[in-house]
Amino acid sequence: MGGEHEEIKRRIEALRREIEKHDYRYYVLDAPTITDAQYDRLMAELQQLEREYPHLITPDSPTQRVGGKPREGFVTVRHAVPMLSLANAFSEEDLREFDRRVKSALGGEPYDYVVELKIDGLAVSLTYRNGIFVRGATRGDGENGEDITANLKTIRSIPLRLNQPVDLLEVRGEVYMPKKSFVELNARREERGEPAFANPRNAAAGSLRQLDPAVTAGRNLTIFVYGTGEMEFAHREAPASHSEVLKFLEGLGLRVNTHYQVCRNIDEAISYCRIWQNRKAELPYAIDGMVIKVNSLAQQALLGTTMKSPRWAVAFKFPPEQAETTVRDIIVSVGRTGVITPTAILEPVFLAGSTVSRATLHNEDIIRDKDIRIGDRVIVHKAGDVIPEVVEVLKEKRTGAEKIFTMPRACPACGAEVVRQTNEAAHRCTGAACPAQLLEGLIHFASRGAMDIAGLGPAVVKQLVDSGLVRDVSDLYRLTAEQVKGLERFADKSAENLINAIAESKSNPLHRLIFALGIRHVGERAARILAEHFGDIRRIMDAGYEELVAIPEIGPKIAESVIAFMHEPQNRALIERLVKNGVNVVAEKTTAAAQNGKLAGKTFVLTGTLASLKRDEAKKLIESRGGKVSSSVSKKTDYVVAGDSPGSKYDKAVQLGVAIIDEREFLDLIGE
Ligand code: 3BA
Repeated sequence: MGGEHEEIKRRIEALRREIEKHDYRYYVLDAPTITDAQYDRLMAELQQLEREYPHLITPDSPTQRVGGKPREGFVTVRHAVPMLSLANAFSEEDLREFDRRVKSALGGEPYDYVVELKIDGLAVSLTYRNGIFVRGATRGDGENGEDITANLKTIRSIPLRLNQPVDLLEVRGEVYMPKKSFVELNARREERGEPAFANPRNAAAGSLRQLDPAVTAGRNLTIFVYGTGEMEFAHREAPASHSEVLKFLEGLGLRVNTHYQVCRNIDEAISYCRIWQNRKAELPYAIDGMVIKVNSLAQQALLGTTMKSPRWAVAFKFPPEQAETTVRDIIVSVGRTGVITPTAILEPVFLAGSTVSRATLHNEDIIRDKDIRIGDRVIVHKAGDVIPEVVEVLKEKRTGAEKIFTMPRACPACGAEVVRQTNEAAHRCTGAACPAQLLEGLIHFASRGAMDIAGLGPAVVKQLVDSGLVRDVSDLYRLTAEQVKGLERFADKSAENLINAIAESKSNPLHRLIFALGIRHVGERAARILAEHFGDIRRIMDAGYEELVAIPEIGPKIAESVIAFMHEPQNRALIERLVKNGVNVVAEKTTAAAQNGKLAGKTFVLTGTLASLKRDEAKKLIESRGGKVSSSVSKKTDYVVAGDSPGSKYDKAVQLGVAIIDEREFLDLIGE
């Protein structure tokens, strides 16, 4: 028994070392040596073993990156060694002045500089004890920061274990978001009507300040480390210069930027700064300058610090790159979720490495606040070095011919009413048949939690839309097998299957249809509540705000959204067409007798967290249908319903060959 246990322990350790190695190759070296599938298999095996032997889980296991529950707030932590700030230099003259002070303070001793990139991110501190990552904190005011350990653990380029078990090592660096991720995050935020982040630094800060580490995990942050704080180590020799510190950190498996140079004098340092000032557009991350540091740690100590910043370092800030141009026009476009985004069409101008001919204006408020008018002369820059934006209007250059822009009342793609909801910056098109939204809307309509139409995935939806056969979701119910057979890659059989699946979806329960309509803020749960309360979609069409907000769990946001949707004539017409085409729009008044018996004699075991149902809700659903819920798995168990992070019951079910179903399959089974 003990022997077997030792073997499992060894396997777990081996898996962890293997996964760490691949994390290092992927996230630090950017040079993976295995495929994602191979990596996933290693991870799955480790997770399985840790589920079976939970007492062997350690906080530094690669499975423990995104764990823990959302917290209430952040705890303040004191930095044992203060995190100072950097003095700024804005010109070559400022840099020479800095050099003169260094030279005189060192009294004629020779000295070197290290010049590195100044990453536009957020300074953090990482503490390792015996080589294990135990605490991460923000810089805060330099004396006190916030404990963001759980959030930093989600950053895969931060090793949870160092290559060497140094007694105590505090590492400092910059967490940042790559330009590409920043652009994508902002695009997603604008699509959802959320405010865009002004730059990657704010995006990184906002992502690290999340109370729920799962949100941070989805943000694609990474880190470059460049220094140390507290340190205690018994055996090895401490680095004597900053360049040795960088090598030392790199050797421990930490991510260090390779773009730095040891320079013998200020001229060399300035030249190196100029190189990156001209080439910063090539980097996949934003930098806002360069940092020049005296290399020798002994000389750093000699130079010491002022109240706020070390005398041995200076930040050379790049001037913001700006250009002057004219706003030729302001156009709007409709995103796939119906958000209407205004864009400035500019007189083309060269800016930070490329020609810019449009700038995002984000939303109406921003146009109002900056008072941007068509014909204005404006200053543009690139947020995060990538997204062109209007910084300010040169009002003194106005001629009087400039035109004030107003958001269109009707959607430019479909003509439906454009609305702006309370507390939202975005305008949205309310048309369910809006072609800009059609594709996404159809995909959602046919998806599993919605109408669940087998065989109607994104590719088929696109074919149906491109061929002109489907202009809104109600058209699905008028499709014939003949029409579908005419499409590419459709055999007779598959065409008939699709038509049958569509026909079957007509008798879906009402809540599925409500969810399928894609009304903003109306998820599966709200759809169920609305279906239950109103019992008929036509009653929802005429529901007033007061009635809606009076329903438990229906707040002003959902109510407002339901009203806006049902107000739009296009949507009302669409619902009428669905009715005409035979789609069920009433809630089944299920009798107690019909419910009983459906699961009669069946025993269920619930494990893990279900996405939409609480445990006692699932239990009620089972029991109201005559089923039984048991707390342990045996041969008599009919189904194990497994949610996220299931426990040992899952493994037991696997062992005994008991059917394991997920929440979706469970709901299908009970006919919800
Ligand atoms: N080096 C930021 N401070 C930096 C250690 C000193 C320093 C920075 C740096 C003070 C960057 C101020 C916050 C802080 C650690 C204090 C860098 C960068 N060096 N390369 C000289 O890339 N942004 N920031 N961080 N201690």
